[in-house]
Amino acid sequence: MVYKVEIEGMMCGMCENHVNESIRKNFDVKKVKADRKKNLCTIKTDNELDLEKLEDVIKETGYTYKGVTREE
Ligand SMILES: [Cu+2]
Repeated sequence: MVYKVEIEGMMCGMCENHVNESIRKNFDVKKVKADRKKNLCTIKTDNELDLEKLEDVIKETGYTYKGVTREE
């Protein structure tokens, strides 16, 4: 499944890497790609993600969590 996480506050490529690394560290994901221009982070995974934890991880990484949508 694919999760699209809306995140505000990413200003540069280092911010994108910071988000990508935090998600990789905290979740078992196949692919993660943050995009500062779209204010989005796309996560591909075989497992359902704990969305409360996801929100906490984004906040603890220093960015603003705006919501998430899940696609199959
Ligand atoms: Cu940055």
